[in-house]
Amino acid sequence: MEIEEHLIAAIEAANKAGAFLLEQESSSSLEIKEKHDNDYVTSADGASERLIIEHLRKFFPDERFFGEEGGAEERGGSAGRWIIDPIDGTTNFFRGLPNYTVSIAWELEPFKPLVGVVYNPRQKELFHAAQGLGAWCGEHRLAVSSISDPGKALLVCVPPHRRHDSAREYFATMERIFFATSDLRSFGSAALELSYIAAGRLDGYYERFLGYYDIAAGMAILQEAGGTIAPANDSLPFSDMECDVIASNGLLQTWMERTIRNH
Ligand code: 2AM
Ligand code: CA
Repeated sequence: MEIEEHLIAAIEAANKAGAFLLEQESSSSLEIKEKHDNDYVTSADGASERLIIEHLRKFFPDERFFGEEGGAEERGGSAGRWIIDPIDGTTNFFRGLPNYTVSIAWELEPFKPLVGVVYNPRQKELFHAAQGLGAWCGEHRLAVSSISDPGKALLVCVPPHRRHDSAREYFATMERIFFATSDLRSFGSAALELSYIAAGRLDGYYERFLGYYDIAAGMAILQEAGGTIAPANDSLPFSDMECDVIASNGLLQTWMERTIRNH
């Protein structure tokens, strides 16, 4: 089955990249650069992306690749497109924090990922999903939480660290969310946060100014586990370079959208 072949290749690529990143973490040759304010890239980001694309291209030579570090590459005539973040959580990666992931998604129609793989090599957790085949962490099938009361919910809010011009507005929204919910968290990897909602460990998520590569794989996993994800602003649909995201276990989606949008 086409979708299964894509899932298997994505899992292999994520495992290879994860093993490479574990080696690179302690390597003295790791170089760190600031791309923009508060936005970092290391020599391992590009190398991990090349390794992933090389693996996938062997099996799917006609498909297109969109990676955070290589940008959009329109080579290949097939409708299939891979969306790759070779390290989601680069700051965690070079600061020695465990919350970084390799994130790989595949789609036939824009912004409708059919396959998603998110691998956290430090914690040896591989989250994966394919449409119709369920969402999994290893052998364990994932399902979102059943929390519908905002007062019991554990949500992720991430202030816009690269867009300080929008931070005050974000903090005002975050304050409303904080007072209405149980508690807030932030892990530094959007892919990981979406996977954690899929696993029922968290209940919702709000972040702005993400790239599609940050969320595509997590989106496939979350949707297959019964959760929902939508643009934070009705009039700003997801695009390759800008996604404002509200995601949840589904039960909290309407409450989150109302709380975030109606001010
Ligand atoms: P990254 O590590 O791949 O850059 C943390 O809030 C989230 O924001 C992470 O998923 C992080 O992914 C993402 N992020 C950081 N800088 C970004 C950028 N320039 N464009 C899109 N997403 C970014
Ligand atoms: Ca990245």
